[in-house]
Amino acid sequence: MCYVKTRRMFILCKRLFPALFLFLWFTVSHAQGGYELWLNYRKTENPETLEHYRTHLLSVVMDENSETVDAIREELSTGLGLMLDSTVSFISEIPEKNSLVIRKTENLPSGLRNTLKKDIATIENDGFLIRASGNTVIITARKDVGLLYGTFRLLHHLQQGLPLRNLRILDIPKTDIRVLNHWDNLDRTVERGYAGASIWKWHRLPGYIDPRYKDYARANASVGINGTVLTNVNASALVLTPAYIEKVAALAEVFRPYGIKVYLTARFSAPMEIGGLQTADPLDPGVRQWWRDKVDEIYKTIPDFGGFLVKANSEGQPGPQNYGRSHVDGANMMAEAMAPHGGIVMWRAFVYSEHDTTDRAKQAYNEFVPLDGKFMENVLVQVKNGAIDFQPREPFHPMFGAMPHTPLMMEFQMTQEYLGFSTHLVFLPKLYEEVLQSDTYRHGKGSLVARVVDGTLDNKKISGMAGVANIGSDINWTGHPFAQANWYGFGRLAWDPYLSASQIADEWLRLTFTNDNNFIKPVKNIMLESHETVVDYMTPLGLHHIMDTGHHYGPGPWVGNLSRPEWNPVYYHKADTAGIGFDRTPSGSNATAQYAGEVAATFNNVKTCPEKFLLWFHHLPWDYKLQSGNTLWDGLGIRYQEGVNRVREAQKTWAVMEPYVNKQQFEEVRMLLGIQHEEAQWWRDACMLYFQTFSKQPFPEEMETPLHSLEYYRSLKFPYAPGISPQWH
Ligand code: BDP
Repeated sequence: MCYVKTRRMFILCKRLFPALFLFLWFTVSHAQGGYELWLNYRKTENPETLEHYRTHLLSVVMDENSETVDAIREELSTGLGLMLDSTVSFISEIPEKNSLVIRKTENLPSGLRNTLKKDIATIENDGFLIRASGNTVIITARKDVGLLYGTFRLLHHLQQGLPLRNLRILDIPKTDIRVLNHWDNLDRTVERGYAGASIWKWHRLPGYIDPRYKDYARANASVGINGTVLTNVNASALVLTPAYIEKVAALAEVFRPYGIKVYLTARFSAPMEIGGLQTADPLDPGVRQWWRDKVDEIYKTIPDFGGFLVKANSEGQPGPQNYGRSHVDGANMMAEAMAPHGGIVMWRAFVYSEHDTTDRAKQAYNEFVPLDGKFMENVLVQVKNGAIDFQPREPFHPMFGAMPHTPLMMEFQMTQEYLGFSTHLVFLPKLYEEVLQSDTYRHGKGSLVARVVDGTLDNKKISGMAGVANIGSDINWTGHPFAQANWYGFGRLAWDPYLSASQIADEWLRLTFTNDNNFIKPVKNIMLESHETVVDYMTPLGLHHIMDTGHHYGPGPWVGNLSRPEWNPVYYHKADTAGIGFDRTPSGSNATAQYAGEVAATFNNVKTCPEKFLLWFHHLPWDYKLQSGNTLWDGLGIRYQEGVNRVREAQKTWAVMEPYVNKQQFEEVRMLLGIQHEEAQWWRDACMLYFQTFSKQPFPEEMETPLHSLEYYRSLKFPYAPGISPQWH
């Protein structure tokens, strides 16, 4: 009998074991693999802090009713539950003892409202106040979504082990539209995506709601992102058909409690492709009616739909110019359809033409600046951070200083199209910060790009920031564990464009890994140096667009055979026996004239032009003397070498970080840094060998001898490099 029982147990265990094993593996690998992002809620390490938090926060007063409030309750149960290793109780009356009170300003008891009067008066829009007062910690806001943002901020505060005493955080987002741009195609490929397939499972929608959608919304809301453009700017009109609108509505429903609106990319020729019209001319009454009907149809299904993002007359996409009309005609047609519903149009300024022989860097400005003031009020013109295209480093786009009557949205790229894909560790908030802190001199000194973006410089009614997402179906969402910091950092900067990259790195590290300073200090240093590092080993001293063709993976400075001249790296570096660089001063393309006088003067003068932009604006002889005293040729080689050296230092630093992170992430970063090192050398060798064919000089002694010949580097082909969506084949 006993034997039979034991045997049965044995058989049962044997049967269950694989399932149990799989379950455990899945849970552990998700946790270890970084799926939780910066929301992985670790138990508070310091026992005193833990006690302090437990005393104040385990009774939560929440008595409001909405989907957003439910989301807050859920987040607190998980977040506080895990960090305080206790169960949270939710109550509706403010007790005598310590408690956390979460209520909209209008619902606070009069006593509290009075105490917080001054602060409350300044809370606007989606902003919030967190205040410790007497025996309560209060989160208050005008709107539910403000309460949600406040809740996430408090959870972040706790995860960093910071004190509650005298706590006062009053934070109001500085921009209105804080939006991700997914370059995701309906077939689930992601243009310039390096973290797996698109997370939108179109085929299964609307019936199947992947749990990721909610986690995606949580992550975004936790940093204040309030919108998502689901589809690629190289758009398919199909997403505007009824079947897809239903799918989009299902996503919108998941995102709604988290304050996230959905937006779509609108293909300009949609009236012809899915509407059966003969034309897409924006001045044609039939076309205008088609867009009005289409927008009405969308709002019927998705009442809080955000609006359209449009790429028109750019890189072969259809647009108003196909009919001899302007960008204003196109944008206003859509904006008119959106206006009754409160929707917006984000019209991209990323335009350049192979028929235009002027410097590509000048074309968007030439096209758009004359249109300033002519767009409808619900149109924002979305401008990339630089005038070429998301290069490792670019001077700020001159349009930011030149359109006082049009809301200009910043477009940053999180996905690392030109920065080593998701293989290289590059902390992009450094790049974003450099751009946002640039001075346009539009109204004299202090006219920062950040002030253009938040609308304060010229009192714009609406403002926003867009980030091209680096998100995919990889377990850790972004491919490189550290690329999560770019998503986090983009959100933080969209909320507040004045934040420092250093603060963002600090927060992200603490939320994601640990508060141990033995980890934070050195790893933060790797992050803060990483942008300069990649610039040095890819495009030092203002070089740009010298990546290999099409996929943009690895160096290809020799490429000169593409049909469109401005797609060729040789167009950008202009190396010859006399020297290297693109002359954009008055003696060259005169692109500098698009900047305010002070800025133009700085860039024009080779002595005042920051060396980081030297070859962006000047064509200089190989023996030009740099500030260091080195010749340009030697200086170039030294920079390339320094980039490689800094990757080596990062490898060394990371090698002793094993005690602070989980095994899987430690290994992932270690291996990726290994590849980054190899590729940094590849960049150095390929570029320097190629440029040597012009300079005809030996390499500087600081530079290591190239590992292979130029022929070898030129022969490398990567037909399956990721990120090229079908329309480019
Ligand atoms: C370029 C990308 C291309 C995009 C384009 C854009 O190579 O895939 O479609 O930008 O922003 O950087 O429209």
